[in-house]
Amino acid sequence: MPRSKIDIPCHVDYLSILDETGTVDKELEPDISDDFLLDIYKAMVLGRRFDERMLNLQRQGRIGTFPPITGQEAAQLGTVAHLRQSDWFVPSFREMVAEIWRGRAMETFLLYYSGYNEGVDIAEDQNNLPLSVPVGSQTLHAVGLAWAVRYRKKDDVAMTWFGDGATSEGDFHEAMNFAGVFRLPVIFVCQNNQWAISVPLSKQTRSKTLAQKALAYGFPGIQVDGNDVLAVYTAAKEAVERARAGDGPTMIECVTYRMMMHTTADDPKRYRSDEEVEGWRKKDPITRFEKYLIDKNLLEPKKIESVDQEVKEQIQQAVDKAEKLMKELGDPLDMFNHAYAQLPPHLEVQKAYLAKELAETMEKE
Ligand SMILES: Cc1ncc(C[n+]2csc(CCOP(=O)(O)OP(=O)(O)O)c2C)c(N)n1
Ligand SMILES: [Mg+2]
Repeated sequence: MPRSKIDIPCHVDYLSILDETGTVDKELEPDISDDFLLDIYKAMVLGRRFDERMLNLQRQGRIGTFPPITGQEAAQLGTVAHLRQSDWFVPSFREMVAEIWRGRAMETFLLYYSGYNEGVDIAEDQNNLPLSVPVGSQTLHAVGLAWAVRYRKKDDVAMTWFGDGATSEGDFHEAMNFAGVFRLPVIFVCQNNQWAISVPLSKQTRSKTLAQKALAYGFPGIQVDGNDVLAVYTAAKEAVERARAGDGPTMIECVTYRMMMHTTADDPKRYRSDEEVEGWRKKDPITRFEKYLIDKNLLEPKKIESVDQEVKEQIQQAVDKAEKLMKELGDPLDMFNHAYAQLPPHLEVQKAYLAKELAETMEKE
């Protein structure tokens, strides 16, 4: 037979449970306790309000640039919610609310984004990796950790997050291949937020989905409505159970949207339309989850207000702590002091500039 068809198992599920109006598909509704649903809700609101506050602080010049997460709360919390303490948490640079869920103190974000490396110190007992800026690199770290878990015969898993842009990186493909070959307990969470800075998804791939890339590496891929926390939660539950049982990796593509700028140094109005953004605003993950919780009698207007108040107080405490710590943590000019015996001329200029800025700020205070 000169030419025949090779039968390749080939399908990608798409999962949506809570539609854009917040109406739940009863058949698919996951069994989650009331308390846990409220924990997830509070974390989503905290993530949103923290983003807003950080943006204000950045615009006032009180912190440096940072990457906002607004719109991606469901994708992050629906996945991280399954990790136990001993599992490995391997973020990119846009998982702020997942990091908070994993126990990272909120003031540390303000420190880190003001240039204090102390902001990414990880406590000894936490299996969390610091954020990773080189796009896609963390997927390899997750696979290495999953390999170590297997070697030690434990049933922990490694979960890693990355964007649509990261799927064009070699690191991502190496990680996926290694994980597939060795059936490692790793969950690849792609937050497909449609943009990689100013590059749209259509320039990343000609594939119909990103999830289907998993099929080429011999393991399941699923695409979910990433603004539907119940769908994300359900897909992640299956993936984590599969990994713990020794049945290998899964890739979850969360279809979501980066509602704000790439980082505060970016102006998305230069490359995408207001209509596009408004279209996604209607799919807001918090609004629809709120509607679901109201229908379940777990939320009412007063409670919504009190959650909002509670998270705002938490955020204020973090801001106060961070501002105090920044004063205590030493001289910002130190950053020029440890890399060169003799500072190159361009850094001399920068050091003098910063010294002047700092002196002027001190005078104002
Ligand atoms: C290897 C590498 N190349 C380029 C950059 C600059 N860069 C930072 S974020 C980013 C886009 C990433 O897009 P995506 O993976 O979709 O994640 P998102 O920012 O949307 O969360 C780029 C190109 C980098 N940090 N690392
Ligand atoms: Mg992206």
